[in-house]
Amino acid sequence: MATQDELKQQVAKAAVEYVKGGIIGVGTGSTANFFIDELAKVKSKIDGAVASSEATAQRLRAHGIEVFDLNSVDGMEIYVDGADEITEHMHMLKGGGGALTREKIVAACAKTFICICDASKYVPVLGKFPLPVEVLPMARSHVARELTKLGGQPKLRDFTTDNGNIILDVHGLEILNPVEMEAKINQIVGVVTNGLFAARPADVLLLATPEGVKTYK
Ligand code: ABF
Repeated sequence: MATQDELKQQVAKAAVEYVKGGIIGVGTGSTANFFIDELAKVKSKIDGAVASSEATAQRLRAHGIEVFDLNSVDGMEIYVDGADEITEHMHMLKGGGGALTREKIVAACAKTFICICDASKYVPVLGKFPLPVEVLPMARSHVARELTKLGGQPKLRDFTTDNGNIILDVHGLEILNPVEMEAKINQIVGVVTNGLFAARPADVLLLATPEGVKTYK
């Protein structure tokens, strides 16, 4: 029986099949790290990468992959990233690693979002994993009160984002309509981004299961 890390490595290898050249958008987290290690093996095929976090940029550079500022590129064919939860509708809950805002921005600039996960992330309904919300520090209490009105229990994470903001992790939500909830939370003044990636879902899901990597489109 494959370990969870072996499953992540299998799905990272499968994602490299989608790398044809140009500039690759790269996500954050342990599964994305396995992807970076696999990407390094084909680095001669690509021009470089755009990173969704400082940690990812560092790992890419350590492998000798050039990291481009997002504003210096015209867009990307693919963005490859993990998720904390994903549904059959390709709606994702992300941001456990705290990089949700940059992940959403880089993803927005890519034609194809390839989500790489092990089977434990595939869920019928989003929300068991606490929903991360990046917030401007001065709006913390206001946003927490508004999130409580939506039925969640926000908890301040002991963490500062790459953008200098705070994260509220919202517990206890059963997110039956992720597109609506994503928009509602974004409308709270002081919210920078929330971890629902539903308005722009994944285009391809590579899911590592004990029976092999399954592809959903
Ligand atoms: C990023 O990494 C995040 O959006 C998500 O929180 C996390 C998944 O991490 P891992 O691959 O370590 O489970 O994609």
